[in-house]
Amino acid sequence: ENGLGGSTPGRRLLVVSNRLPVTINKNNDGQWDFKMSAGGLVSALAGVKNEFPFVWVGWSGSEVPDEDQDSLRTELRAQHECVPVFLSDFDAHLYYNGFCNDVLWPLFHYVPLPIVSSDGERKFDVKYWEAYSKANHRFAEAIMQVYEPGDLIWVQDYHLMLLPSLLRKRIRDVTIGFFLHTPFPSSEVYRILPMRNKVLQGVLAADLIGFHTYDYARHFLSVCTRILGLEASPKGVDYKDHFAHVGIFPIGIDPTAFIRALDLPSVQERASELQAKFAGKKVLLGVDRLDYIKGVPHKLMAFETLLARHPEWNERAVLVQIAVPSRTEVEEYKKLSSQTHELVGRINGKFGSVDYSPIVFINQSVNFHDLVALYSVADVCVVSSIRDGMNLVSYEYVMCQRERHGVLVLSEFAGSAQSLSGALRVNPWNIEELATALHDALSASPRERQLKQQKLYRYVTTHTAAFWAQSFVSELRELANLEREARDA
Ligand code: ADQ
Repeated sequence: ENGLGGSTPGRRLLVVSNRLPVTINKNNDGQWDFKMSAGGLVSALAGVKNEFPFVWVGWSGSEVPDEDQDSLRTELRAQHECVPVFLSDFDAHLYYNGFCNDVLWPLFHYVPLPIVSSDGERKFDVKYWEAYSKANHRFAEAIMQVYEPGDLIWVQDYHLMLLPSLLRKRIRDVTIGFFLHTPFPSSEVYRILPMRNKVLQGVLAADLIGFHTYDYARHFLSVCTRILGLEASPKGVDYKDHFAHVGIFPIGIDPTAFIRALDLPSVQERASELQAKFAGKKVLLGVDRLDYIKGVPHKLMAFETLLARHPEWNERAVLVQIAVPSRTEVEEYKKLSSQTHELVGRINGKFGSVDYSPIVFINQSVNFHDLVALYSVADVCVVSSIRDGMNLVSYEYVMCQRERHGVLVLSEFAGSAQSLSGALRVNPWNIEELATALHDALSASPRERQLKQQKLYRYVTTHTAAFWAQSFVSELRELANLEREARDA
């Protein structure tokens, strides 16, 4: 018994996330083109799909005219088992850029941004909240169109925290799982949120609520006690006539995708090219979305301190920082982008020469094979997040260092720091300490590197994304079975 699939005929999994895993475009002939994306969640669920049919529900990503919606819905369903949620661009902006990414995201990462932004917009303005609520209602309606009794529903992330309660109101016996990919903050930070009760009550209608780490679960439980006055045990929370189970499910990556890529001649060729390019130098690597939670300025300043304090690394160490532009419509991200460019310019100006740029800054996405080649040649990978739900870059680097035994410098504020005990743990706010860690990582002995790498590798290859998805879904299914037995008794 693998814990999935099972006895109830017709039982499916409805996966609900903000975006569908497919990019939708209308071509010149007026036909729809779909491009499936190979995101983390897609590969995590691949294993589940073999044993458990599923339907994916998510926002289409851009406005679709009313007259096109029916045909798009039909084709997406037929070709990809995807069910689109349609939002106007206006609503989507307030919901996604506004409430999701400018209210919940900063707060959940312990960054309470100023109440008024520089364009005079108020942070918790009710229009953002109304758009969030409206979007969650749209999701509920789309799910109702496809729901069949016996289906399990798995809601993903902070975009959809009201959805469990909206579904529970419509279908009393429904089984709902909710997983939060971000941290859940301490109650002293969470209580800032003006609509803190409604958001909590939204999630508490789920049967199973999952977090990456023990700390996030603990914060959630204490918020339920302190803010809603509910009784909570480590197992979960009693809410109305229903028990919301709380569980810890640390996500991982798909190791085979990396193993396969590392074996490709084209990737190996690319790695040799990079090695030749950086011959005689140590390579430190950063791979981040350009988000203020990733601590990119902290990393740059620590590298600057390293070059100042340890001049022996001048001309002998390079920091390759990949920074994918992200959420560029949100003001805070624009600020970060210009700040980061300025820092890179300053450091390169100060320590560079005609032949040497200490920082190679790549402000765009790189393709998967180039990324793997880079991971494989880097002597050190630096993750300096000031908060991060998990951080999969740290896992990906480990996977690509089987032979080289590179050192992972990892912020203690990333969820992955709880499990990756072979990393050099740092507080990214302590720039001197981070600079020292970079120096230690660059100077580590082969034996030390090998021991650390073995530990890391073992963890990353066993705690995979597929394992995460299967654990969550099988626990959800068990809860559904227990409930059904209780009802039938
Ligand atoms: P993210 O904040 O996006 O995810 P992370 O977990 O590090 O952070 O995943 C990033 C992914 O994007 C990685 O697979 C990485 O390879 C890829 N990526 C990053 N930069 C890239 C680039 N320049 N080019 C190509 N690919 C790039 C959120 C939470 C995390 C949590 C995950 C999963 O913020 O904390 O780990 O969800 O739950």
